[in-house]
Amino acid sequence: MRLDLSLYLVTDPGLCDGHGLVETVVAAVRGGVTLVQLRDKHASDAELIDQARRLKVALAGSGVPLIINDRLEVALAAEADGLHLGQDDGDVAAARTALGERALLGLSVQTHEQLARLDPGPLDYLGLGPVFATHSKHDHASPLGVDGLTSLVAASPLPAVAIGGLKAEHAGAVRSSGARGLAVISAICGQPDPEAAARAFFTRR
Ligand code: TZP
Ligand code: MG
Repeated sequence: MRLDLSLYLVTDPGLCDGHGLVETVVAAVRGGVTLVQLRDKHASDAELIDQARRLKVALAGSGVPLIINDRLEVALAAEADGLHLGQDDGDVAAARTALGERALLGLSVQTHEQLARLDPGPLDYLGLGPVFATHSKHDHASPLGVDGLTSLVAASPLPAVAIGGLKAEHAGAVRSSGARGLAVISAICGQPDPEAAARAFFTRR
């Protein structure tokens, strides 16, 4: 499936509750979101599979892929378009084998040390961050800042998307870093108008 990292929406169950998960995602895609990740650290596999199936139906025909955070079994059961893993979420080579060549596979990277030891072979993209401190992820690594992001992007063997505390006002700086795009939770989820919030990433300078 096409990989366009321009604006990557990562969902949060609490923040998406206001408008509803599917409604938030559909509105954000209307606003220009190019990739969607279903992320819920506490839902059961069965709940996530159900949410993923509903999102797949909602995204059908949009060309926007659905990626599952952390859970390989959910990605397989829901026939999602891909999987996103963190550093401690299991073996990327095994995930690639299980998912097949067509799936999108991403990995979170926080440091140059992690970059130096990764095998890019099974992967399609890297998520680099956090760029700024954020309340949306507990116990996140130290923020990179834009300079730290730029340095990691330069060393990245794969297309990179930046994440962590990013708002529409950061779109220019992040794109100048060499990252292909921005991944966001709270700048879209939980906003009064998720469609307008997404669109702002393309229109604000
Ligand atoms: N990984 C690094 S920071 C982060 C994740 C999942 C949370 C990003 O959320 P927000 O609200 O866009 O800062
Ligand atoms: Mg993870």
